[in-house]
Amino acid sequence: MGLGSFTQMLKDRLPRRAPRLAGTGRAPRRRLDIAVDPIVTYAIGDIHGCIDKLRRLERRIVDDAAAIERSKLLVFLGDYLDRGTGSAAVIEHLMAPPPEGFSRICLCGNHEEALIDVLDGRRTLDDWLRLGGERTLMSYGYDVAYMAKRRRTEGDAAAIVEALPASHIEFLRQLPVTLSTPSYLFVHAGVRPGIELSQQRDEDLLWIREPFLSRGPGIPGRLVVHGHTPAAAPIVQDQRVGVDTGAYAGGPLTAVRLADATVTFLDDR
Ligand SMILES: [Mn+2]
Repeated sequence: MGLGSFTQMLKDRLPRRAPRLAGTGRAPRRRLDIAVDPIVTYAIGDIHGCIDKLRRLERRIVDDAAAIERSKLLVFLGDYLDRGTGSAAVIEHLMAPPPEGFSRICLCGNHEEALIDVLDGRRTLDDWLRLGGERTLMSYGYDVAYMAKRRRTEGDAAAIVEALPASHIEFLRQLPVTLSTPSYLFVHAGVRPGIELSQQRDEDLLWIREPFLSRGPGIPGRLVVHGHTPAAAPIVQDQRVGVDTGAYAGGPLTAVRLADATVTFLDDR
């Protein structure tokens, strides 16, 4: 399959906007499904504003895949912003065209969801700031002290809307929560063990740690590839691969390379 038809197939499979989930006031995020495994897929862990590491890792990936001409996929596993200093640049990078010859899918992380929750009145600004949001606002050149004054009169959402470009907010809003291929499930945090994918809740897919980390996914047939919980090195188990290696806390930014049923890793070092 050529890259053009591969990209078109991704587009054809985007469901229309679904109704809001009862009780949460939150629209369910899209779940993408592609019918054929790409020849090679690189899935990148939590970036958290580390733009230099992202650029270095992406160059490594492009070099690594140079001999493959088609059906090359980049999957970003979410948590692009907060904590590190380059969140605005990371979002800008992910909104620009992907490297030549690659398709790219960016999934949602819990930090992206938390920001949208503030905008939609489901979470307080202070809650997001505790997750590292202040660094995100600063990366957009926003004066956090001024914002503190402004939100007293206009509210939490107004303060953020003023700081972030509308195009970036829309980008964060439309991020899908999962990507399934015949062999893999890509998701930010993990799954609730033993529950089939169609019954999984977005909240678990974005936030779960235990019991997923101890018990594994318990969904036979697909390797679950995720980020969210940092470790000193990538985690490889029977049914899951974790690639969050704490880039913002001094660790490398890691990608897993999936091709021909083999699992290997690259990082930005
Ligand atoms: Mn996370």
